[in-house]
Amino acid sequence: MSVSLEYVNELYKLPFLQLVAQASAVHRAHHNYEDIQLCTLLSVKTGGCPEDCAYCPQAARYHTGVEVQKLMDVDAVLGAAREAKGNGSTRFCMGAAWREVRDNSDFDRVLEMVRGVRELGMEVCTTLGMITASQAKKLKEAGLTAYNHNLDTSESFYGQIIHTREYRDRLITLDNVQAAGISLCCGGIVGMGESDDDRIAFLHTLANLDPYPESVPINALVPVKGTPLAEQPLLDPFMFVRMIACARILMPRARVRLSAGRLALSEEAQALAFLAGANSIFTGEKLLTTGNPGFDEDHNLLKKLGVKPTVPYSSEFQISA
Ligand code: SAM
Ligand code: DTB
Ligand code: SF4
Repeated sequence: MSVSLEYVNELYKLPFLQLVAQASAVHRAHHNYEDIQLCTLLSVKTGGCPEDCAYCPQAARYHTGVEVQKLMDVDAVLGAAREAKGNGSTRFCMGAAWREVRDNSDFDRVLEMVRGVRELGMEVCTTLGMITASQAKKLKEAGLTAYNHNLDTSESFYGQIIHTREYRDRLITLDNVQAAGISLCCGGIVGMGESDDDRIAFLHTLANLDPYPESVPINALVPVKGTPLAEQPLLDPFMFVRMIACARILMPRARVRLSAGRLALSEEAQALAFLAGANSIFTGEKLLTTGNPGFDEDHNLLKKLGVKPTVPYSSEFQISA
């Protein structure tokens, strides 16, 4: 079922409390407030990326102080996954600073990592840049639960943020992921200087993916020194919550993830985001290369909110087209 641009526009422009109340009602109808999934990210291949994404500390062309590292060993990755599981994470996401996947021994090693994490009984997600249909098939065969590939923003704003690939390249990878039967994790970044119309167009594109993504990470830009967006003002938390509320209403069954940018959010703003439909966070002191609240802080917050983290696999569901 397609969602019109007019509808997204109306939703986005609702008075804040009305929007949050509506999102909360949709959230209650499809989920339980107590069900917040904890996920852990690991950068398995850091830095040195040939792309020019203006927000990214891992692009080789910016001087951000991120140390370039080769692809990690499988054992070290599985050790980190075990630790994440011990800390309550039910999903382990591995990121690589690649433009695209090549069919080489590094990819074979990533497939081994996927098999290993899956054997631990965790959901396993990777974000490796663009992938072909046959690479998606191999990831699926290795047991991959989900593939993360963000649209990041609207098609028209994309050209101001990234020049080394096009929006349609992203859409092709999304197609390859869905065709292989892997569930899609696709979201974006707010606070890069985009307009309201860009945010509306971004939500519209996302909600019209067929089927819409099972997982929708909403990131607030983490401004990193050395990147072109380093001086971007911090996003207003109300806008962060507004985007989460719109995502929840437009994609009622998706897991909406309150992703990058939590260090700059108060506990109260995070609570509002959960009320507006966010039902997952990344835990641990590091995202890929930037900071994130520590386990103790998150544990305390969830306790205050009366939330028990999700059990493994409760988020695996099929969205009908
Ligand atoms: N290289 C792969 C790609 O770009 O698809 C995967 C890794 S990339 C770091 C994954 C996502 O992290 C990006 O699509 C972007 O949404 C997010 N990201 C990167 N830097 C960020 C920042 N400074 N603030 C917020 N989100 C960021
Ligand atoms: C996503 O949308 N957010 C996560 C995950 N997908 C891979 C990554 C956020 C990265 C933030 C910048 C960093 O730590 O390097
Ligand atoms: Fe490379 Fe991904 Fe960073 Fe873009 S977002 S520079 S593709 S690691």
